[in-house]
Amino acid sequence: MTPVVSVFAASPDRGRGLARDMAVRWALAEVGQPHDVRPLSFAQLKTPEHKARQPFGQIPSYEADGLTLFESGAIVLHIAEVHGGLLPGDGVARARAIAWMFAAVATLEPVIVEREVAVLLEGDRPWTPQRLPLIEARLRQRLDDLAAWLTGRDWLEGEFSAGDIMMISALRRPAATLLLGDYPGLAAYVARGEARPAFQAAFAEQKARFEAG
Ligand code: GTB
Repeated sequence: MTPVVSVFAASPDRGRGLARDMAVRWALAEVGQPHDVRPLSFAQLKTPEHKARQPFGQIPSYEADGLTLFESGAIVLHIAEVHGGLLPGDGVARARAIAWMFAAVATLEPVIVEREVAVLLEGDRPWTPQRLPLIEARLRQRLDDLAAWLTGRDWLEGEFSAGDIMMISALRRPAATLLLGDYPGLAAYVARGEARPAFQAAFAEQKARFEAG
């Protein structure tokens, strides 16, 4: 069965591939697995029908071969396990790559999202001017540490892996991107990921969908 990925019917990122379906689309392209999409409006996201697929009424969800899955990281991990090529076969190396997937979603991304929330949802609150520098300092600490790890490395652990898909997807979010001018090593890492043919194919596909309306 061709997997079906739920996506925004009209993505607020306007085709820039910044929503979390992009990591799933990228992983599928890396393993050469075509997919269909289920475009959903914001109202449709919150229906019981979609919450049966994604309990929090969000995108992405994933359906294939009797499995319905949610959480972009879990979906990418599943794709990697089913298809091979995105995780090393050796148990130790595999565990390391999976640790980086968790690091992306549990250590780096929360600080990035915190900054987005502070600007986009709480930008007019009186505490925001004081809070933003604190958040930015925490984000810079994460970026400093990640940049140090990546020094002398093309990818997080030897070969490109699902860990890189999740990490680069987090770094592509605007709250991180706007700081990457101070982190040339991280900017180059993101550019290496975006230059991959699978990323390019997945990006072009979601952009074409947005432009088609
Ligand atoms: N932890 C979940 C996962 O990784 O799958 C988080 C899923 C999630 O945050 N989904 C968002 C969503 O459905 C879209 S990705 N939001 C609608 C809602 O909650 O009602 C976040 C996102 C949205 C928009 C942009 N953008 O416009 O640039 C970027 C990222």
